[in-house]
Amino acid sequence: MAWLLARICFPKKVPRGKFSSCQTRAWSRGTVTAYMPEATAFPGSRDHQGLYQVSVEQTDAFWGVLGRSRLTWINPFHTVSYSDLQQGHVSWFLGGQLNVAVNCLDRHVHKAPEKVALVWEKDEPGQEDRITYRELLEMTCRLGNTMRRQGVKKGDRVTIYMPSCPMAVASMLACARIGAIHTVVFAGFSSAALADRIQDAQSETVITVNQGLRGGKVVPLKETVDQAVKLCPTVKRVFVSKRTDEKVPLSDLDIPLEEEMMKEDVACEPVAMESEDFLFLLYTSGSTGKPKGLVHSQAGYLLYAALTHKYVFDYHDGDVFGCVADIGWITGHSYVVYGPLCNGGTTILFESTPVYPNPGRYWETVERLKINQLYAAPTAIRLLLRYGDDWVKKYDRSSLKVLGSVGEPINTEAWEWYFNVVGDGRCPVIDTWWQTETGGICIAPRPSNPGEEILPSMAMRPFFGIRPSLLDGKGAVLTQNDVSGALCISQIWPGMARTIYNDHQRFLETYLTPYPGHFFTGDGAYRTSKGYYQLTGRLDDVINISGHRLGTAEIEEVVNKHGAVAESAVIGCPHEIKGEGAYVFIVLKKCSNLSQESLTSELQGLVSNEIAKYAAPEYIQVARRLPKTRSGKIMRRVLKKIIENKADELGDLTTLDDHEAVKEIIEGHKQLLQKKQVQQA
Ligand code: 7RM
Repeated sequence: MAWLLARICFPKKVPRGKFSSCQTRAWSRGTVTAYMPEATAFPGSRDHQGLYQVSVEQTDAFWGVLGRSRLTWINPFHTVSYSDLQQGHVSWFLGGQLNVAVNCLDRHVHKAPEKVALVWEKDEPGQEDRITYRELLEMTCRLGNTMRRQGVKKGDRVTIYMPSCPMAVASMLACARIGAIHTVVFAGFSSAALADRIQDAQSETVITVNQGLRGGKVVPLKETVDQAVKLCPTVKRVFVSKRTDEKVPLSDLDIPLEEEMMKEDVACEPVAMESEDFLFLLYTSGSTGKPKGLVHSQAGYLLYAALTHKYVFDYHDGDVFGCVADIGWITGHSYVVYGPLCNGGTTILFESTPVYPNPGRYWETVERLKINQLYAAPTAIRLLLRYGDDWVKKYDRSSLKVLGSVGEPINTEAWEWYFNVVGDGRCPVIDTWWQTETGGICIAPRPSNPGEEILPSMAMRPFFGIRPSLLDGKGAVLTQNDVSGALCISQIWPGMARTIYNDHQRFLETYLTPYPGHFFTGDGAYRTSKGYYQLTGRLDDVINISGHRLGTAEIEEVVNKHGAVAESAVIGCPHEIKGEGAYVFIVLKKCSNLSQESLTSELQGLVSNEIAKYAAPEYIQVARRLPKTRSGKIMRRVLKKIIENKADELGDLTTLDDHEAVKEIIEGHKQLLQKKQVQQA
């Protein structure tokens, strides 16, 4: 673990000097039981702090009470939790049976059928569609029946490759209703990336749309699916929904979705699912080239998504919740779909981009749809900040009550702008830390006792049931404050991923064996003198581009496919808007005589096609050789220092095999930067 320690030696500190801070909001009616009625079961817990203590000290009692009150069961559970961390076995609500779609739809339809469930904010502004709980249930049922009729069974994997639209939500919920396991693939991924994920999941079924629309442009999603399916012999059927009026060619595998749905009944018998049956797989990047399909199960995930949605954002009945993340990411799963719908809320489905048709899009949407909680990514905030305050001030944002941030650290400048300009200094900014693996928010300024401070650029406080700890390079728990270490979560919680699909060993090795008895997050964190948590970044070879995780190895694999490339190393580099970008070092094959310009554009094109556009590298530097240890391992930390312009801090180079190579790379880096500056000027 020494390698970890070496990389945690630059803790961020609490910003010093003048900065804004805000406060958490008061509870609706003051007392802790008005805030959380279940608190009556824990007479000792007089305030938030008391409830938090109960949640981590009497975990089963706490989650047992909430599991019973917040979810609707077909059969009650008999055991709240079971865990064997050594084997990586975690279960919640054993013996219980429920249906997630019933929890997200039917029970609300019984109470308020005409309440709006989804507000679909389409790519083109001003054309929103409102879908009631009754309508969404009908859509889900027809779709569930269609899938059943075509042979989709309980436990089958269904790959969903669609933009954020009601049919995508209905697809997820229809899977849940009939017991199929959905795996949503972000519709920005290339056909090769999609094919990998279909194959890993062994999906027989794909659901897509004829075309997508994003930022005013047509995206040929069906075409991408066609290319992917050619590589996937397991696929037996492709349902094609009509997002646009354009006719696309259909093959033998293709089934026009709306046409088939019209033939079906609006009632669809929900399957009684065990709490621990799989609900979905979601692929995320790790430190090897192969993405991993994290598995979430039914009851624990749903309860955790719903509870965090309610308490972190202070969501109240009647509020309009606006999470602008795509449904292809875990944020979309938990805070566009499952959390809000489980709570019977009204949730925005945002199909567009922050700058379409102009940089006022978010704020115009806030005004028009009267959004109460806005949940966005720092990369978007940083981008919009650069367009100036006028785009924000043009629009009425008085509906806003809470501003959330997710995906990567939010720097103080962006935080201040979000708080002061977007929220007019009225709305608390909630920096939420969590992961695909955690299922829902784990560290965030809320909930807390009313009026407690919120400091910029800090996720701060653990959620109910979350016991964070920091471990040093030797695996010892750091008990004091004002320390940095590897962030772990030291007891199980209902929302945690249960395994990696078809690779439990990798699940164990990645999360549970590095620090036995703890769940290792892969992130580093600093605990302030007051005990607040501040995230300091990944400890592994994962970079975070615009809030999207990408393994450096994944990019290397693609770059290495280029005929002229002998070897490559990808390093994350700071990027003003995206947070991080990819900086690629390559060694060319001897015979190659490509110019730097054509090489750069070819490699950028290759990565866009093979992974996704957002992954395209910022910099490509050709080197004669890469710095390696004598045993042949690329010394990434050396490359990292060089691109951070800290060539005088390369550290211990005793294992380096060729010092001359490093000098050349430092020189090459300087030249590349100069060239880029000239180009930009
Ligand atoms: C929700 C999500 C997870 C990784 C995580 C971190 C980074 C996310 C924050 C953050 C600092 C935050 N899931 N991360 N949120 N870092 N502050 N508030 O993003 O699986 O796609 O990524 O993202 O490194 O491990 S994710």
